[in-house]
Amino acid sequence: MTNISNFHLLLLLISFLLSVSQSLSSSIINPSKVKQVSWKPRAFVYEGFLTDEECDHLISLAKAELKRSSVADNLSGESKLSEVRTSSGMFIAKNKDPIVAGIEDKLATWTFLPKENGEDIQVLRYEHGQKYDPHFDYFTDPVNVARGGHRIATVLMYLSNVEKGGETVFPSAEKASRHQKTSKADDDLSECAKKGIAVKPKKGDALLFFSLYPTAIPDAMSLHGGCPVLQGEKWSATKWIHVDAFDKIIDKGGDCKDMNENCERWAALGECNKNKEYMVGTSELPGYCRRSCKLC
Ligand code: PD2
Ligand code: ZN
Repeated sequence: MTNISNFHLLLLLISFLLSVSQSLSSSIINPSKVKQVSWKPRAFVYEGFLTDEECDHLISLAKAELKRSSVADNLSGESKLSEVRTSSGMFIAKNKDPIVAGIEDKLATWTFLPKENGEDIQVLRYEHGQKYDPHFDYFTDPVNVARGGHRIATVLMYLSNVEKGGETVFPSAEKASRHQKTSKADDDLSECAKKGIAVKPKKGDALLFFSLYPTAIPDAMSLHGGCPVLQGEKWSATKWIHVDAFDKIIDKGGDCKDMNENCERWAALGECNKNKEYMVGTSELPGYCRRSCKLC
């Protein structure tokens, strides 16, 4: 009897130690796993940043809620559908569950940038032929810059492997001499990817690049795009990070009220990003849910 209890105790202890070491190992950052992709712009890949379980978890949260992706208008900041970006996507709230919160912690540790400066993670699915044409992640319109200031950096996490295509390409990046010659690895790249420095999606890897110089001036070399998926399907998750807190309520004085009783619920469902025109509006024509969207 005593032997069986001891045996059970030992099993319990082992499973406890395993779970502790698993949760520790998934939140520890290992700099030796980071490779420089480019110096102009500053771009780095962390191999195996997410575990398979973390990738699959983000995909399963996203699957039921995907909507056609939109882009921000350069002048008004309003989000609109565009052929520039043909993927589907959705946003996941920062503390949705312990796995998402753990990924947020890891992102902050790796980038040295505070959690509150990040937008919610956006999960994207690209089917055959879908792509995101080259663009900058920093904004040029005042509406989007008002919340959290410019986007300083982006982390793209690859949640799946892609058989062909789907690379992230930097068409204006300065190629280091080792990139000049076509190497064997280039055989694997699509024509789109060969137009610049490219990163091939690999499940669990994460690409970090900076859209601003350390002087906070936008870096034109950070132009980047998602190449069309030629075979298979691509799942990725984007974390856009700002120079200032994105979560903070900016009190600009005056009466900061929502104008619809559903604002809080809509904001929690990601409508501040998906339906910016109504929720946020512009400086000339303010939207109906500015408080819940944390704009006042
Ligand atoms: O998913 C991508 O590869 C990708 C490429 C370029 C995502 C973004 N930009 C983005 O979300 O900004
Ligand atoms: Zn981008």
